[in-house]
Amino acid sequence: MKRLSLLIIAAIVLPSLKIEDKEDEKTGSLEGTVIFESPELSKTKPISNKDKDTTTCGHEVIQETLLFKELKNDKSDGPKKKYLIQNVAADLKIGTKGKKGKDETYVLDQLKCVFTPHVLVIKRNGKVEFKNSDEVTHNVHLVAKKNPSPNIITQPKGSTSYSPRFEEIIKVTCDIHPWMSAYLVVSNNPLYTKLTNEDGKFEIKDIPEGKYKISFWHEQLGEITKDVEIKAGETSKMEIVYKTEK
Ligand SMILES: [Cu+2]
Repeated sequence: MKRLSLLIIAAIVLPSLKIEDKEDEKTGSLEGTVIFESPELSKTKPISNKDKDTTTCGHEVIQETLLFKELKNDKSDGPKKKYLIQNVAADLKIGTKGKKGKDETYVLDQLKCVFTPHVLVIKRNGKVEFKNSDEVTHNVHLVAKKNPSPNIITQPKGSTSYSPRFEEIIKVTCDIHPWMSAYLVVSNNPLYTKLTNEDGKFEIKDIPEGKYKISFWHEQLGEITKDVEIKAGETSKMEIVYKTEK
């Protein structure tokens, strides 16, 4: 009888172990660098605001539409230089595969008359809170194609929220302060949609092995789509190069 009960326990335990093995998918990672080959770039001059509310908005605003860093130790000759580009959205087309991640509320702040951050990745059907941290009135004007495009006043220290259903990139402006702009990258799975950092680099982890499409988007440089293969236990590396026509 004792032996029989042991056998029953084994029979119950073993299948559950097998299921765990199946869930533990073989995954790899992806690292990439985004480069812009261009004749010499000069940093955009900050905008000096002549707003009537000088306390909150009357300071210089750095333009974040093209944030770059020159690539040092570049051996190639020629008139073009290589720049590392920040705020490029790398979107791995993971579909229904991969980790799901937790639901969270994303915040796009209006702080000292600047949208912060300039580019924000949010989850499709997730909630983004548009927050106004200033003492002045702003508005949030969305320019979407698939999702609604509300134009909402955000009162001083107030907030409002938005929940886009479809994947797309949405421009956000404030009609009261024309220099204010931001972008919402609405992603199916933000665990697999990453922005490049100030060194032009991004990293995506826990990717089930396989072949994928990956798209890169930058507000000024446009969109590039590439193929990438992920192998279990390995880190695939890629370099994405935007070029000027000249
Ligand atoms: Cu504003």
